[in-house]
Amino acid sequence: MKITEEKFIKDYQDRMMAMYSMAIPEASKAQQYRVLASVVRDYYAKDWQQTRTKYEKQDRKQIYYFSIEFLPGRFLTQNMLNLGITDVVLSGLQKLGLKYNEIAGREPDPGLGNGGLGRLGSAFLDSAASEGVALNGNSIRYQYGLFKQDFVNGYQVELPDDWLRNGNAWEVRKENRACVVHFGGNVWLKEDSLGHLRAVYEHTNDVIAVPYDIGIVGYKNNVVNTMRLWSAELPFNADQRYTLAEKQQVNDITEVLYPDDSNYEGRLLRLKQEYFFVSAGIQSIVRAYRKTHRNFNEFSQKVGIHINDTHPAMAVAELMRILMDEEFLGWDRAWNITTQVMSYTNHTLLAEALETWPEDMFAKTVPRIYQIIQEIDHRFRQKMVPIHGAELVSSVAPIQDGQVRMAYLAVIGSHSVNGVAKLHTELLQSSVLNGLYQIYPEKFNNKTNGVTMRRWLLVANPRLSHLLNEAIGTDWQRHPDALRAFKVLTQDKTILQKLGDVKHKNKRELATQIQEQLGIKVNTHALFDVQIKRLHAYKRQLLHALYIIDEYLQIKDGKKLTVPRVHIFAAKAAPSYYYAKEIIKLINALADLINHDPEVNNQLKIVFIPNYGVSIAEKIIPAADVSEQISLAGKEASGTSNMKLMANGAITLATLDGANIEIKDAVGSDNIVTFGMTVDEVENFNFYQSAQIYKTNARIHRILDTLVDGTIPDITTEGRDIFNSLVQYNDQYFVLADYDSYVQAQEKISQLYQDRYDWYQMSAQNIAASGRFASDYTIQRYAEDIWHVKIEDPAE
Ligand code: 4GP
Repeated sequence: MKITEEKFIKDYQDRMMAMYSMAIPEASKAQQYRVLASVVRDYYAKDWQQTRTKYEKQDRKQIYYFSIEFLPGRFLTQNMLNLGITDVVLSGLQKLGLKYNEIAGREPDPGLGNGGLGRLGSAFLDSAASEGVALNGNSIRYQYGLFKQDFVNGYQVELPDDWLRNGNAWEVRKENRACVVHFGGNVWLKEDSLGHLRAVYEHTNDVIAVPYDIGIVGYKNNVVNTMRLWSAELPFNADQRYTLAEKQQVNDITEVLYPDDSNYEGRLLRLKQEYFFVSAGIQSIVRAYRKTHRNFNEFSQKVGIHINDTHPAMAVAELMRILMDEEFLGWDRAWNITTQVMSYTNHTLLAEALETWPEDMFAKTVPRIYQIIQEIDHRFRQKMVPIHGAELVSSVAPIQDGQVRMAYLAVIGSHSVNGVAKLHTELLQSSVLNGLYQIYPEKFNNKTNGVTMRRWLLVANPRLSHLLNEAIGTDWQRHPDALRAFKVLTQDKTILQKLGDVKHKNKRELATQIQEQLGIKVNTHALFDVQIKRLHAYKRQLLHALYIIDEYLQIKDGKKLTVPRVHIFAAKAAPSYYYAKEIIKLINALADLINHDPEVNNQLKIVFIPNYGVSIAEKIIPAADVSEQISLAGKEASGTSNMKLMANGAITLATLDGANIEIKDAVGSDNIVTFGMTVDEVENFNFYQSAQIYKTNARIHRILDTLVDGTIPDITTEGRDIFNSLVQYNDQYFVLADYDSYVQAQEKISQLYQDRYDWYQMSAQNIAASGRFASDYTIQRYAEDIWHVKIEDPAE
């Protein structure tokens, strides 16, 4: 559809009248936003329908990406970009006397995710639509997101993230596609008249799953795929009345992302959430397939189900259930189909994320699924013990020691298992999933993560995008590898000058926001040293904080920093993660001390921007000079902020962990600063004694003492706890062991930053080398190697 400015203006005025019976100036900004979203949605409505019918007509293989979280960020700007209507809308709004940025700022970030794995899921949906791959998202429509983070007296407080309060302009409720999900009750097998065993369900608690669909618009290719989010509702039954408590129980299932799982109730709710979206998703997949197929002969050629991290692992058993209990296939055939359809990505080596459930809780909540997993376990042992021995097989069987082990189930029930960076995949094979790797080596493969350059460059950094368009043309927008062309320009002084200008303007814009939001004035000529990611001990925000204390002490000693710095943090800590919250308090207390000390604050500032999420990242990343990727080697599966920051010309300061290693390979060791122990060194560290370092290293000794001697006010308990974790409890994440090496790396950064010409040359090298980390390529590799779908040119 050709959208002209006149058409847009008329559509906007008409829609304002239709929705609110108001003239434009009477409407609030939020209403103006909703009208705009509604008009933009209209512009892809037909493509959405046509994409669906085209897939149906071609009988295209559909891939379903099951993920307990997605982190799409705001849709408006992205959708306008992908529809190719940005200029028309911007100029149309201007004629209507409206300011786009004010209106767009009213869109809430969808509260559907929390960190890397959700953001990766959203990048994949975007890339798949843009590449013409039929990839559908499947998740939960959480009423409330994780939480809205605020700081009170430096402490994290968690406020409800009521993101759906004013509705969601992008969703379409499809109650005609609802399904019933059974919980609890009894299940027993009964022989029918043909002698087949049939599952009979009794006294179950049934919940209705109602889908809400959101269109995922491909980049200028008329493809619109679907992200389907399920919401829990009570069954409609005219004869039955429900108590408020019953109602609440059902609402709870999709009320909040990540219920507090520090108690039984919370864990139970989480289990229900997982089964809820898995069961609803698989029911709707089978239903869609059945519309056009009489039997299951082609199911595995026409359907792929991707288990994104361990949470949806029940998909294996649920598909078995439906194939056997509802479609009456025998075990072997159902198993064959299931394992061909399923594929699994692991996103972390941290043991706590490899979910396990107590057998009794599991059996009570999802009895039929439990029975099926028991049978999977039984058959797995029967087949594998004679080959691999009882010890190995028990160590990786789905049920053991009273626990149902979901990651093992996912591997056993899938044909493909992948890690998210080369190192991570190697470590999966050699450690966490080693037993299963021995049994099924052919299943394992690596798929290094990627990020969408359209969001992180075109949407987030229009200045840099403009410069790139000018310098190398626009091919990179569709083929990010074409950013390579920027490499030959890294000697070009005019280009480097322009790159410096772009960065500086972006820093000024961020500085204005920091000033307005937090009342902190920062020097835009200082180095912006950025660490943005969830707060977790392994990510070592603490290492960065200790270095700031170091800088503070140096200035107090009368030294001058080689370059002034602004340290920028953004991070949420999980509500029950006490230690992570203590680190937040430490950083905020340091900020308070340093930002108010006139002896120090012209060289050093700390800014902790609250409520980290996609929209805040879009502001920070274009303004970053340094990208801190300093996890303990072997702990960060991949990282993706490292890729976004690189594409925006930040220099990576990194340990050899996750995808940092591949970034180093891509950009060359002269254009990245690395430090710290390697995985091998960490693994082979004999007898680490952090207390010894504290005792013998005067510099570290002095820094750590500030945690407990009152130098940093108002952190009595937190300072002591952090001190103890580092000294008394032997510093689990080797912060002190890597400290000196980190300081050297930071000093190198300061040296390099002094020569701006060299600096921007490095920066340009990073931009030029970042194309290979585009999720467009990652999705191509998933499509070819895992899902076995051809990338179709949507224009055909
Ligand atoms: C994250 C990993 O921590 C991160 O390294 C990776 O880049 C990202 O997944 C995407 O693969 N894991 C999670 C999680 O978000 O919840 O386990």
